[in-house]
Amino acid sequence: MLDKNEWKDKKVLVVGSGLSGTGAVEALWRVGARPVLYDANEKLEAEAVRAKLKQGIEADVILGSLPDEALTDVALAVFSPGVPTDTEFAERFRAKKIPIWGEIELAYRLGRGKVIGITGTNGKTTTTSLVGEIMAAHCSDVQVVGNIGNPYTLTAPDSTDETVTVAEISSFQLETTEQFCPEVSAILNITPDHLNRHHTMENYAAVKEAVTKNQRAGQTCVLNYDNPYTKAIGDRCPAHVVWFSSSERLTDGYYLDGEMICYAQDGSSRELMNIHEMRLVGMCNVENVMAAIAITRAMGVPVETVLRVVRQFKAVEHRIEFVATKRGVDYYNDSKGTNPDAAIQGIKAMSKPTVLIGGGYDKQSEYDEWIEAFDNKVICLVLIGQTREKIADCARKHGIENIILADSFEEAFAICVREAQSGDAVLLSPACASWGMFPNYEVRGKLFKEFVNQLEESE
Ligand code: UMA
Repeated sequence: MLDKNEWKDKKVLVVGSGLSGTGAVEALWRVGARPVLYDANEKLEAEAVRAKLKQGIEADVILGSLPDEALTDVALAVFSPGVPTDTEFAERFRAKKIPIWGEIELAYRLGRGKVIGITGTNGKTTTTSLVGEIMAAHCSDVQVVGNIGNPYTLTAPDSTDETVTVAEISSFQLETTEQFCPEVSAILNITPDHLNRHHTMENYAAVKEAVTKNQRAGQTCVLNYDNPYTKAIGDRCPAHVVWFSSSERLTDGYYLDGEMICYAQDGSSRELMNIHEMRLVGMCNVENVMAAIAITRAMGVPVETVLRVVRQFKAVEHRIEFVATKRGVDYYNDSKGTNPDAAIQGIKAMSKPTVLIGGGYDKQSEYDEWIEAFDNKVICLVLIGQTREKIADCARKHGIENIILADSFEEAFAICVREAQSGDAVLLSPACASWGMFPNYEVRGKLFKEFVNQLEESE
């Protein structure tokens, strides 16, 4: 940990006044630094921004454009994850040799104890939550932080040598890491996402790789054997690599053999658990579970403890979350399926004929691969939002005939109830962000669950 005196009265410019930025201000204030909170959104009001900070915390607030004088004497900039680093704005800091850190680097420098860093395009939140629960069954001080919605900076200053921090880390957050070095890292998978920010898959994969770049031989990196990007990272990873695979029998690592999760090492292998013992559904979750087992075993948790928690663990809200069975129809909320790749995991997880709600905000995604993944399971496609026509055209091209456009979410849900027969499933997994109809995917998922829970059990 950096000595408190090193921070004393240092002027630190925090960019972004959301969750991450206000967390950074609080942490900096606590170690004696002089945080200044800046947000590019000129529509915000300084008083409202200040009100987000805990009582007693003082920080100058600057809104709108950032005057050059504001950079005078700045020792460090802390960028929120939503602030890109390849812009002229960021260049102003680099020109003045002001280091740019993000939430993860700042918290890592302020914190103590052991850190687990989990990244990947999909499955991060489920894996992070599961790892958090397994670690909590083994040690007394466990903090689950990061992209999951709990800024790492809020817990780091109180951490001790006994603390285990389980951090979900997005590519945005990895862009601004420098010395961050987790005891165990994991890259679950790398598939196209956030390309408007990272521009190319190569950049995106390189940013994800940063989670392991400072690791040493005695530390562990858990990687997906089946994904070409993570497979390639294994060849140059400085840490001890532990692989997991849902498609190949590994001679070293965690793998799926039929319905059995197995572990192979030193020429022998053993069965760990049947996937039907899990409460999570879908192959993506089998992979998340294998990764979580690999991570927590590398942290020294006894295998019995690990498997006990895995068997009890329920889906994270909005991620292929089973809601209820009503009139013989299973309802699943996968509102977090906000891009085609995440939604592919949603439909792949379904084993019954499915009425699917898709569509929403237009992020200029392509829907072909998602629709190809329907695999004859989608008996009716109910479409909403800005993208509904675009998806309908694409679905027709792929031979899907039963497509219904709805004007509201409520109408879409009513159509699902009408179309689904006993023995079917209804899945909300839209492949699109919720914006335009909802403030975020959580509100969309909660409304879906409300509708489901209001249905009568039987006719
Ligand atoms: N802002 C600027 N300048 C910019 C961009 C944004 O000043 O160039 C300001 C905005 O006006 C706004 C603030 O920054 O006031 C928002 O900051 P932010 O977008 O970084 O959001 P936070 O509320 O700080 O939340 C961030 C993460 N958000 C993003 O990465 C977009 C949260 O992840 C994370 O939970 C939180 O920090 C704590 O770590 C959310 C997310 O959507 C869940 N993540 C993406 C994902 O999962 O796909 C990566």
